[in-house]
Amino acid sequence: MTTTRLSSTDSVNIPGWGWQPFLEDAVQALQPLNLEPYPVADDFLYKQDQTGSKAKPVTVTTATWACKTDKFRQVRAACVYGGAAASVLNFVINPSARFDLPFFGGDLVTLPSGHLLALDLQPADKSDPIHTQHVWDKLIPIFERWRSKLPDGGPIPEEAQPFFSPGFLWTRLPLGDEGEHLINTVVRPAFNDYLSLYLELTEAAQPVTDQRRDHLLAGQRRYTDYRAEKDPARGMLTRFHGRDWTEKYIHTVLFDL
Ligand code: DBV
Repeated sequence: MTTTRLSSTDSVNIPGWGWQPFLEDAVQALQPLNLEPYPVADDFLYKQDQTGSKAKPVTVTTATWACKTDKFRQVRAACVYGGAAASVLNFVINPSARFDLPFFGGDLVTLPSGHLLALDLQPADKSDPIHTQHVWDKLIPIFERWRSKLPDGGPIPEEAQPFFSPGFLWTRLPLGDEGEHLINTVVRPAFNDYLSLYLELTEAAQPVTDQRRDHLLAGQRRYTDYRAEKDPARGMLTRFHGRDWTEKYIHTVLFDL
């Protein structure tokens, strides 16, 4: 069991954490890219606390895996495990604004009420067809294939619309065998398909002009600010690790642009 992590690219190993295979798939897919560690303060590499009642304490762990590459400003995985209370992999690839690339986002969440699963390639500027069209043309067939095998996750807030693509795969599944089965046979291959398309787009991406970089960077900032402000994990992380730690984690690690 690894409880000490010295570098952000050291493997994450949280006993019992169900999303381990997804993170391992992602790290393996990234391997050809010459990964460098992304600086993450010790207190965020591996954090363990007790939550729950005095009579029934629950150990909660949050670990952060992260790296950077030539074309990715930051790749980071937030790995949260608190037994039956919560199990989460939130995985985001933040491209360099030098490239016309979307964000890769995966939110894989297990709570006592069930699983919430979100996958998307999210635009920095949804109103700009040069930024979106080449992505959507390839993403939508992949989306259609997997969406047909999953129940719809229901409405998402209107204000979030500018940040989603038309390939937003979003579902809620029940706990138990049926949900597990769909996670293994649909959600995991969908995650890998979205990621391999993303890496294919990345390989093809060519540097843009300074002016376009500034435009993309402004869009990336709007996206990142929105995600930090509305982070649906804020309540959970605050319960697990306290308010100061959580705000620092959100603003200096998870959404740090
Ligand atoms: N979500 C994050 C981070 C998390 C995280 C950094 C560290 O952005 C977890 C953990 N997401 C998380 C948790 C919940 C959700 C819900 C714990 C449940 C909150 C709760 O019910 O208490 C997709 N995630 C959600 C919801 C959506 C998304 C739409 C439901 C929100 C709600 O009900 O209010 N997150 C959203 C999204 C991406 C993403 C589109 C990118 C693909 O990462």
